[in-house]
Amino acid sequence: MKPNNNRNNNKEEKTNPSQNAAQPTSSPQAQAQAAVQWFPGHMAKTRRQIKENLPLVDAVVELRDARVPESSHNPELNALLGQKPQVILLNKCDLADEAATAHWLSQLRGEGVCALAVDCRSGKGLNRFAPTVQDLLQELLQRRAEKGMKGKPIRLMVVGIPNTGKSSLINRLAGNIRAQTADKPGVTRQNRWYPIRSGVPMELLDTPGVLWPKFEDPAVGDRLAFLGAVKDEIMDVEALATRLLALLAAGYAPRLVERFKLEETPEALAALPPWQLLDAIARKRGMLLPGDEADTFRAAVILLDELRGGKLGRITLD
Ligand SMILES: Nc1nc2c(ncn2[C@@H]2O[C@H](COP(=O)(O)OP(=O)(O)OP(=O)(O)O)[C@@H](O)[C@H]2O)c(=O)[nH]1
Ligand SMILES: [Mg+2]
Repeated sequence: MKPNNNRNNNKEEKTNPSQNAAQPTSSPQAQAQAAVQWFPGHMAKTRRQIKENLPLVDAVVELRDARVPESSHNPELNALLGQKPQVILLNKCDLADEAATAHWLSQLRGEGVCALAVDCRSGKGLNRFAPTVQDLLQELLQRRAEKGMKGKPIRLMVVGIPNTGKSSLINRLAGNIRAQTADKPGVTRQNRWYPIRSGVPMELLDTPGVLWPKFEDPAVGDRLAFLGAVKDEIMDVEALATRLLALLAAGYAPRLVERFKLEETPEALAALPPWQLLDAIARKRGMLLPGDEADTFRAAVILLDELRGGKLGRITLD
């Protein structure tokens, strides 16, 4: 996330249009009011295209963010995908708490779901991908072999919410073909097929990230926004950062103290109003505006950037 001067001016709809612009964004009132929501027209279109493409594929690969394995699951997918075989990849496992990832994997597998933890940036865990898909599609592959269609590529549709690493997975598997990737949501704008020629022959369909029209639980919207699945440009970044600080002060206080060299003890952080904590972080990093005012906007941008980049250590929020 780039620091810029885009302090709440943007072209797309804001998350909370009713918010009084004159009110300090990081005030407790603003925090209580704010709610994340982002479902632009291209997501509705992708949702339709997923349905249309479903008959063309043998299975669906759902990418989730290992730091939020539950919140990053689009609840609409179940109905959309019907009985199509599915593999769930908990991606970015390099950034998630290892014990939590192990817990989530065993929970998913306990529910009969085919799931793997992977890191599509380094490729860690992906050696299990093709064998897992082959296991999942054993009967289909057997039938194809009997009909003399052994070499027919396995067709997979890669789906998931924005920024979970769908295009990175394809690049890792496809080698030299490059799907565009970046650490911001909404990078892939259209469906595109990528052939995988090495190892098990596969064809992967990259799709744009899709959210759903309403987060029933505002905490889900927050977690997705903290990790960059929602456009920062449509949000009040300071209010978002204060809600993140409330969560981190409760669960990861020593990391905050260490990272931002705070004076408070980890125990004291939980009692501190989050906007005061954001102010302290700004001051500790020398982010000051004229009149000795803390630049809490810049501090919010930095905090979110550092969380997303793993600078606060491995964190799981679900
Ligand atoms: N640390 C880490 N970063 C990853 C991993 N996988 C992907 N990324 C990064 O996450 C960001 C998003 O990756 P993309 O592949 O563009 O994600 P996407 O799901 O295709 O995103 P949209 O097309 O916007 O929906 C990029 O900066 C990737 O380098 C991973 O396993 N670990
Ligand atoms: Mg993409």
